[in-house]
Amino acid sequence: MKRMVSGIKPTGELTLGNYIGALRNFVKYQDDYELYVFIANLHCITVPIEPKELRKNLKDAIALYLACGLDPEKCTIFLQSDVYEHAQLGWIMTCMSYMGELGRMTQFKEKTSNATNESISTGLFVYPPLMAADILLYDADYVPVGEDQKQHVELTRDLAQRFNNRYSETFVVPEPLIAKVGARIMSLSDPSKKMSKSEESNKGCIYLLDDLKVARKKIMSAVTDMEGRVNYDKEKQPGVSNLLEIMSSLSGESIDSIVARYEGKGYGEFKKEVADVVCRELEKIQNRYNEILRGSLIKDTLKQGAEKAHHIAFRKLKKVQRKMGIDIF
Ligand code: ATP
Ligand code: LTN
Repeated sequence: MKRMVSGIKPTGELTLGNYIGALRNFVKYQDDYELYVFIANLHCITVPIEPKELRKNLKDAIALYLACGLDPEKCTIFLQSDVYEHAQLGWIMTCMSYMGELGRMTQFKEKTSNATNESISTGLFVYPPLMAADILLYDADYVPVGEDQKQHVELTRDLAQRFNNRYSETFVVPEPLIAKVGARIMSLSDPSKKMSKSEESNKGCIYLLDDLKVARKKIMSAVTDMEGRVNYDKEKQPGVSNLLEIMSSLSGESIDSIVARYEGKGYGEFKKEVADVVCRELEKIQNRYNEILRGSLIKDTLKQGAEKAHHIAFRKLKKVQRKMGIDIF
């Protein structure tokens, strides 16, 4: 089995877009790959965050990933800070990287464009070498990420090759895996924009933990068009097409089949079914989520996950230290 590693940075509440575009892929990957998923809590502190809020976000993220179907018996789930090797290899990767290449990282440039050097944390600058360490510790073949993280995985490849050239073959050079289909669920209130948790108004975005009544209302008031027929045409009917994509990806029914069923019928009836499908899925996730928060699954999962991850990471780090000459015995 090929190995896959990915980190989750819990930046806020997860959305239906995250679920369809990313989370569900993880659940599929766990059957076909040796999957390591960790909560990137060390990456979370590159910007200031309240301890209470951070702890809640971390817990919620694990609970939701488990609720959506990640199975600790099939994959390894852990907290980045529980496996100390991440921080040490992170430092080594920081020493392997150059100011110039880190300064060219788009995410760093975007996040600091309105700030002065006196207020930008150095952690934000060395975020990518830590991410490289996360990946290289496990000899990952693939790294499933969103488009925005591709540049960081490319830097990881460069650092792996640089180390291999300088100290002999040590790291597997990983490849980014960017999901293609269902990759862009659009906002319900403005279907020209991506459904996003950072959108100003909440109306266009369904959160996985939305009250079901609220979610239903958002779908029933989703922006459509004047054509009046359920049809898949992203140019002319972006709103309806988005609802079709949501329904099809959740129910498994093809878009053609849904379109055929709705021939001669109006948007009201269609939206009602979309809402039913979405609410059914949300209800399943939320029930499981509440159960998980009440039980000890999170604690057990993280303990077991950290032990398994540490076992691999420890051996890799030892090898790196030996090659670099920073150990003595
Ligand atoms: P923001 O809303 O602040 O832009 P985000 O929801 O896009 O953030 P990320 O952490 O960048 O959050 O995304 C996590 C994963 O979810 C990525 O793989 C991304 O491609 C996927 N994703 C996010 N929004 C959508 C969407 N609307 N449709 C499909 N996939 C999405
Ligand atoms: N930077 C990523 C989170 C992340 C990650 C990783 C993803 C940290 N370490 C290693 C893949 C592999 C993000 O912001 N989503």
